[in-house]
Amino acid sequence: MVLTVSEEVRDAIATGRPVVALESTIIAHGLPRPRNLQVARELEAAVRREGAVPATIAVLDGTPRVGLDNEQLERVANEDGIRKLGHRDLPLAVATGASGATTVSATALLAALAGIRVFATGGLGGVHREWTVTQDESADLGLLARTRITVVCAGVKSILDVPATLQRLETLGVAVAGYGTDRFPGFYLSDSGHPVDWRLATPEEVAGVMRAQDALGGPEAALIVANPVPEDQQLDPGVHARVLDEALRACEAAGVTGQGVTPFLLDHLVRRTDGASLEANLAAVRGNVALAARVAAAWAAGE
Ligand code: PSU
Ligand code: MN
Repeated sequence: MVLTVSEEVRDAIATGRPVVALESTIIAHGLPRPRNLQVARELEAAVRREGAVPATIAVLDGTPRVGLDNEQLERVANEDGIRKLGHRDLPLAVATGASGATTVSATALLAALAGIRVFATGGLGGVHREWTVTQDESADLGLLARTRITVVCAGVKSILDVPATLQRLETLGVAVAGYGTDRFPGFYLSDSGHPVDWRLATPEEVAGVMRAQDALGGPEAALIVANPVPEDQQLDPGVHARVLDEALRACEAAGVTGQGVTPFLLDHLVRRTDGASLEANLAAVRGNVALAARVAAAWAAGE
């Protein structure tokens, strides 16, 4: 197999202990240096604190790796020219010996191949606001429609067309539930302004849905657990609306397209909010990682 799973993660999977997959695009392309490496380490520590094993995923020199050591994590955070890899890029990176951080789509695929069922991130990719012109829809959605994994996230990134993304998730047959809320979270914001049909209250309830997915069979699709950032840690909604508008215009003016759009917008928001969007992003990710570890524990307990 081309996949290399670290010894710790392999052991945990073999003995049925809880494991949480973590993506690396947020580290390499979603957060500024040097904070990104600190955050990568902090998130792994948070998974451990909840009694689970972290499995950060990336491709290094053509080898997809599930579970990184310190030095490998440092490469993802600090190496210049590290690529952004969606799932379609994986065979190209493997065959050419490239190194890259994995997005939600590539991470979910590699995690599932390694036998990991729970995955935490910040916000999913989705339908971009100019979709009718650009046809820019994140590959995250299509991959999650075909992969049996549970993704704990703060909804989809608020830079996107949120209602269009929710509609696509419905069309694609991806299950979505709010965690402790009937409102779909808005990444930097606790509430995107849109409702969500299902509400789950405990990690055990989430694990119950995962077992029901398996018991029912049918197409392999993901479960999205949408966990809002705590209201007192969200980005001020007024600031969010104003700066996002400006960021979208700057992105268009700069002629950024494709894979560059999301990192451009996130970076613009960090700079124009004096880091407030970064803090909200981190608060969301921290909450997701801790919840994912508890879901992984509930899942492991029932196996
Ligand atoms: N969550 C964050 N920051 C990020 C991402 C998620 O808090 O940077 C990344 C994920 O890897 C996701 C990607 O898959 O953004 C979406 O990029 P695109 O729109 O190009 O598919
Ligand atoms: Mn995109």
